[in-house]
Amino acid sequence: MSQFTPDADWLPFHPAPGKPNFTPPVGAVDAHCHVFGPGDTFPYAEKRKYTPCDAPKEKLWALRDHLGFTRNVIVQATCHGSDNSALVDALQHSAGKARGVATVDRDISDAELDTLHAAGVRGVRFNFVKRLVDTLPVDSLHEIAGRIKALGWHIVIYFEAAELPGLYDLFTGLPTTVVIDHMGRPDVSKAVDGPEFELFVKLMAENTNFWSKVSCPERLSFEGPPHYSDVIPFARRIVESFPERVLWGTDWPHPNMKNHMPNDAHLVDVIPHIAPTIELQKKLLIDNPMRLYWADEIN
Ligand code: 0GY
Repeated sequence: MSQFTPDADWLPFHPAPGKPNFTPPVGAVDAHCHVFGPGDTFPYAEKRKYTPCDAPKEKLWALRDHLGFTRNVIVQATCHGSDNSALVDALQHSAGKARGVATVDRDISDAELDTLHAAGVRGVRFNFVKRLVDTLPVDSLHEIAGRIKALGWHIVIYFEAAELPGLYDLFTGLPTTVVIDHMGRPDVSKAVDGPEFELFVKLMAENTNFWSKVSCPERLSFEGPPHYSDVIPFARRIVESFPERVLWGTDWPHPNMKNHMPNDAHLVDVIPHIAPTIELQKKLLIDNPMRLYWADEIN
């Protein structure tokens, strides 16, 4: 018996996703996914807002191969707090096929940052989603940003669309490349050219250091699987407007999904609808993530 029991309403990841109809190009990167635990080896954080089911690295590698991807970018989730041990362990056992985004506190030492870099970490994540964190990381943001800039890292920010007006100036003041999770979580029941999403497009258009993950139709959709059609106009607009600054990821194992657990193959099948040409698919799945996470291998 594990010392951790997942939350009563926790949906486990799909046990056997089918094969996607869309075949990712060779070298494709799943640029947003997580590793959870196993809790008995890598305990969940004391101050976590949820207890997930274990989602260990071996399962992630199996999914990567099954869906036809080559690499992963593993993003630290709040259930592990700023203890990046599970992330580092996964990176060190990935044979170079995974890189990471960590969560760090302001008191992290330079030596610890160097260790994360050696393991394959290339960014830090700041979570502004109120249900996931007790205190918003506003105070430490600039301090940490200045330090990780020197390492050539970027910042990943996670927030919900309704919060963007209040956070806009804070974000645009950041000195590094900034990657936004899940298109800033738009409300897709609103118009794709309405004021809420226009603010997000303005952020991307006026700040060329900003990138967006066009991920998580399963979180944003009201229509749901298998096509998640209501999300497609939003993601496609971002891919077509900013083809050099978009990333795609599965978001496996899909933390905090309360209504349905996606079949990951359905998520892969959304890709040709949001990136309709081979050229756009190559940028989204290979060129962009390689530039951000494996720059040492392409230079
Ligand atoms: C995600 C989504 C979520 C959780 C986290 O850090 C986290 O705990 O990222 C969420 O609940 O929306 O990005 O995978």
